[in-house]
Amino acid sequence: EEPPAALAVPQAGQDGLMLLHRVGAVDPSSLDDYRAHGGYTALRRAFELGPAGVIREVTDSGLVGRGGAAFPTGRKWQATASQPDRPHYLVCNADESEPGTFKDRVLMEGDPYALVEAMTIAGYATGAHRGYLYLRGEYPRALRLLEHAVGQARARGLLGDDVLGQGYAFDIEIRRGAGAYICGEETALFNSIEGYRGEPRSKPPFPVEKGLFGKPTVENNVETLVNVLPVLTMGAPAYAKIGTGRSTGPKLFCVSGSVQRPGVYEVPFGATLGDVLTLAGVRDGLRAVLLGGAAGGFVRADELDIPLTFEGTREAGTTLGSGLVMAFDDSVPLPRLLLRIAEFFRDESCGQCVPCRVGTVRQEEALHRIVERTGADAAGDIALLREVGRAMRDASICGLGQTAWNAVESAIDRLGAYE
Ligand code: L3W
Ligand code: SF4
Repeated sequence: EEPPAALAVPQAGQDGLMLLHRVGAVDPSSLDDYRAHGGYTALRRAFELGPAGVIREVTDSGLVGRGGAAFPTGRKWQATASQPDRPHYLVCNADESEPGTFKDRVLMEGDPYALVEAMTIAGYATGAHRGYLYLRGEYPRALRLLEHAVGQARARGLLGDDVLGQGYAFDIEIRRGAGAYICGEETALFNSIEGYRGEPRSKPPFPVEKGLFGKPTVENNVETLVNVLPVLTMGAPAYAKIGTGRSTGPKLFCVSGSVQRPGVYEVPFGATLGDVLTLAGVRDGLRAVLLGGAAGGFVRADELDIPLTFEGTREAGTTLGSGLVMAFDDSVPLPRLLLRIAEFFRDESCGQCVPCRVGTVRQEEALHRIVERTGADAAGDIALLREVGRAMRDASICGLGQTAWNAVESAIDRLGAYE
């Protein structure tokens, strides 16, 4: 049974939004309404510019990936477009599984045609004729709306053999995940689509060279793709003026926990953590904020002036990740929360490489001993956590193992979690 809509978009209807402006304002099941709200002007502009022109605009806009790693989108598109091997594929990573992250869900449920249009543009620019949309299995409403949107776009000549009569063929296939966090890792996702176990591949080769079915593939997060629409409609120079020099454009933040109005917020890059928490109505007794995801890090309540940019969070010794802002007040028992995060990583490790398979178990055991006070020596367990954490960070194959110790480390070093 489909759960009720959970579109927590407190800014719905506000002027000036670039990503959320249609969410809550447009009928997500109506192609005509999407067009009445500016839909498909970006694709028309893409056809005027041609594939190389689109890539130039995306490059000049400074757009970087919103899935957590901030890789320049234009560089990724150019690298795929220039591969002689054929066919090229486009993959949209909609397996949004980072705990506390729900921005892509809001975009897909509130404005599904925007993603269909953006995927068509990405396919056109990179020479792909087939796009896969890999959707988190627990998003049935998004599935229904996207299936409907793809069907309508196909029926109206916006997908298919001759998109908008421009002689370009492109279609989208939706695939559902089955609940594994690791399938959001880009190469595990390829394996999942291909019918294999969802295990990450070693990189390089990068997907731009050998991706889905071993072919050149561009894979982007939902939010990254949706940003391409304003890049094309307003033009790269205007887009690049928003935000900061190295983090351009708008960013979605998923705010939850100890706030009055949890939900997805859109702000230009450069707003501070305090600005975003103020929008969401920060409550008294704030103790700490988890930033970036379970793979991110904790910051203290006195660090709210951190600018929410990729460079600003890096300089502050933390990460922006996928845009998670989870606020905790004094009522939350931090050691138990850390144990819960460690359980999550132990559960979700695919088990392919030793540092992560064994390290996530050792991490959970040590935290368990500390929480239950069954260990002889908490200081010894903290030393063990550091050693295991270093090994996971240095030697794991993929981002899951490399970041599985981030939250625990930051809680020890920044919050004094066990003092
Ligand atoms: C061509 C090169 N392409 C890198 C591409 C690469 C990928 C992108 C980023 O993890 C992080 C992770 C999570 N030529 C290239 C190249 N690329 N060098 O650029 O690559 P990478 O390896 O830096 O990161 P990743 O493995 O994609 C992303 C963290 O994000 N994270 C995850 C959040 C989860 C969600 C969600 O559920 N929606 O976003 C949060 O912090 O831990 O570190 O495409 O191929 N030379
Ligand atoms: Fe699998 Fe963990 Fe290794 Fe990634 S780091 S490949 S999740 S075992």
